[in-house]
Amino acid sequence: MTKRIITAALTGSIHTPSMSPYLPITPEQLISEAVAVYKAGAAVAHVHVRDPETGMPNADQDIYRRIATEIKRQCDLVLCFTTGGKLGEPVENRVRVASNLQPELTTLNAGSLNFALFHIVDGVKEWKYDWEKPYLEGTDDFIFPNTFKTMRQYVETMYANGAKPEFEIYDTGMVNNLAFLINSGIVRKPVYLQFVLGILGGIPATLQNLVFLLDTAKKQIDDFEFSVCAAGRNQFPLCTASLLLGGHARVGLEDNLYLEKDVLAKSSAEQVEKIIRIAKEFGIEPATPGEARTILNLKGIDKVNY
Ligand code: KMH
Ligand code: ZN
Repeated sequence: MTKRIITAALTGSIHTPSMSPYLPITPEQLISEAVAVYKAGAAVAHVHVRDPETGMPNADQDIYRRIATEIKRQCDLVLCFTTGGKLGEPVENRVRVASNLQPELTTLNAGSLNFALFHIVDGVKEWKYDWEKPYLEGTDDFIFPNTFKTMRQYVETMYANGAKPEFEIYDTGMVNNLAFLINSGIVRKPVYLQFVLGILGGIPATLQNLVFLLDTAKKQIDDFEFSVCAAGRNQFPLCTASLLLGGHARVGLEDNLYLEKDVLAKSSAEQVEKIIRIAKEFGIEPATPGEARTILNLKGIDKVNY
């Protein structure tokens, strides 16, 4: 039976509270969402945190710890913590979660890019919080910084704390960046790639581009596991393509607020259920957290610091 890892990206730092009443904001909502995606068949939850009062993304270490501890008390889900943080989060703050919680997985963004969201402002009719509109509009002048210096620092911090980097790849140049880090002896193979398509500033979300990214990675890296996530309406088509190409899939409200056209997803768990329904049509079963640990060679939930 073919097993593939389904990841659920619970809340992210892209969508804001006014875009969906279902976007989890508080620690309690995030814990509940993590358990729900686990029950729906996800093996990994990708975790961002937010200010519980305003829903503004942050990198609050106490909230990370509280959420991780409670999720671990309820299930053995693999947790993948973001080192992206909120838009504009200071670089040194972003990676702190790797040394504080010593998780099994943390993201590592394999290069800098314009991470633009200003174009989604017009879709919001009414704003709940004053910070939302300027946060999104300000991305017309925002570069998400991941230099070779900070990538090296992040990798060294992750390795020192037993956290496996999940390399977020937004464009082909980032495959090249990662190949350089591998060839320089900074990054150890096999690596785990998360192809992220459809962010304005990164590669557009098309089948052709996914195949191009994959071919480039095969040529330049060759030893890797890969997953795919895509923004918005491209989420399910490209996650399905990933499964057919031998990859894993990431869904969740971080990447897409909808379950289908004009229907808001009430939970990332609904998207997990949908991609698993699709996978099963092709004889693909969701990996358990334990199977995901084996596929990705993770250190085990008994070795985390939470
Ligand atoms: N915070 C976004 C700018 C990650 O999780 O590492 C990028 C992000 C990627 O969310
Ligand atoms: Zn993220």
